[in-house]
Amino acid sequence: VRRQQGWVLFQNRFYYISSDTKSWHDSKADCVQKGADLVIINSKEEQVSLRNFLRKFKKRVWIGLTDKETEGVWKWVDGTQLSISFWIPGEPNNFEGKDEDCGEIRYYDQEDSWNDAPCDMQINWICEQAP
Ligand code: 2F8
Ligand code: CA
Repeated sequence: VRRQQGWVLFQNRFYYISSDTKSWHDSKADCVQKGADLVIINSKEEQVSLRNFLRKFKKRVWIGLTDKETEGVWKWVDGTQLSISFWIPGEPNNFEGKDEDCGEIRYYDQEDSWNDAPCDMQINWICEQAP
């Protein structure tokens, strides 16, 4: 179990926010290597905590969300479908058919802050470790 530098505690769960940038798949691999996975957001409280943090961090971050299996069917990295969602209005839009199959949080002021983006985009990421 990792409780070392770089992990922060929100509501009983440990999160790791990267300081460098990677594609979605490399980000996921980094989390798995750390004994965790990309973050799964399944409550409003969790979304609010993460978004409040990211407002200061001001970086785009990958979350554990993808529709790579079936276009338009969004799933978390544990294979579950969304129980609650926080898409930016107008998203997900698979922008200009650019194969936007991976989910990120953008740091806009609104609570709804998820966007679908191309998986090879290099941004920061957040891992989550179950308690
Ligand atoms: O306007 C929303 C739109 O903004 C960008 O495209 C111009 C995003 N793409 C990247 O950041 C690569 C889209 O995902 C987003 O929908
Ligand atoms: Ca998009």
